Amino acid sequence: TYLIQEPLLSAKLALNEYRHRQSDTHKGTFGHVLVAAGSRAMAGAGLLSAKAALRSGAGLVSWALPMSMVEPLLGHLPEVMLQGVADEQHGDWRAADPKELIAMAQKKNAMLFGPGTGRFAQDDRFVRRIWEETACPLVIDADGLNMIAAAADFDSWSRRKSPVVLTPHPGEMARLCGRSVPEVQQDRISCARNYAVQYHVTLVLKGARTVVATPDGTVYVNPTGNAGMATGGSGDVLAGLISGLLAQGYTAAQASALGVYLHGAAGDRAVQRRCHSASLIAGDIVENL
Ligand code: NPW
Ligand code: AMP
Ligand code: MG
Repeated sequence: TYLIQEPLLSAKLALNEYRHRQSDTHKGTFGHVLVAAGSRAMAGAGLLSAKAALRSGAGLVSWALPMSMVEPLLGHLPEVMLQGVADEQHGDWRAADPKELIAMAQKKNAMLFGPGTGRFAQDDRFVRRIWEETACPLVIDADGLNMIAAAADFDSWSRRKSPVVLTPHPGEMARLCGRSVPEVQQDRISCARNYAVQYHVTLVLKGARTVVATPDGTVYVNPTGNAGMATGGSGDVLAGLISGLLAQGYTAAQASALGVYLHGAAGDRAVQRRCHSASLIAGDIVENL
């Protein structure tokens, strides 16, 4: 246990910035997200994050995935546009060229990279190109975070003009900052804040009482969510949700705070409806957004 000295994110604080839709509006108002996620072994991570981006209210969602996976996924998420990246029929990202994603990101309002992509050769160089050569706000989760952790030269990557949100769970955070999981958990707030300030990112340190830290050192602690959310795919939903909020023009701090609050609240609503947290699955979180 640790003493919470930072502001608990209240509904008022989280929803303060929420923008209601005007009646006279159209899909172009709500941004276009590029979700780069999923592979043959982890197609679900892509499905969940793309679906959460849609449920966030984003106007359009394009999902980039290995070319040979496009055919089997046709029709599974009809609202999403599928874009294949180079693939030697294995359904993974080994043959992908960062140039393809950089081109796809050009007219997008936000991009998500990492859920279920797996690791592949030279992946630290791949994620560096995404970091340095895309102009839209960027969310990096899961394998994308492990690629950053593996990059020996992360300190020298050029600073982005548009914001980055990193969404590690404690295991991924431990890899990012070169500490053990117990060390991260012992001082979650300092760990998140120090990283956010040092690398000029918005850092979402997940787990019970998720911490949101911004590059100026502001920290929020999220009160929503429950132990039922400790289930495969929950984090993929959060990453999609935050990217969808970024595409709608929320700042990185707003999208992260609102995203973790709503993600937890959707998990709480799912448990109330299902009556027991153990049976919650990540798809229930999406359905309750
Ligand atoms: P342990 O096990 O407790 O010792 P990884 P991943 C630790 C995709 N998915 N508190 C944990 O430690 C993801 O998107 C696809 C403390 C272990 O060492 C990724 O691409 C799904 N420790 C990929 O799978 C559904 C914690 O971290 C390590 C912790 C791998 O992601 C599932 C495990 O993390 C998944 O989302 C905590 N709260 N949480 C799909 N349906 O397609 C984790 N750890 O090795 O980063 O693996 O998170 O499963
Ligand atoms: P991941 O490990 O990437 O799938 O992310 C898990 C997601 O579920 C994160 O958003 C966590 O904050 C959330 N989560 C996991 N366990 C709990 C818990 N015990 N209480 C609240 N939220 C949780
Ligand atoms: Mg995850």
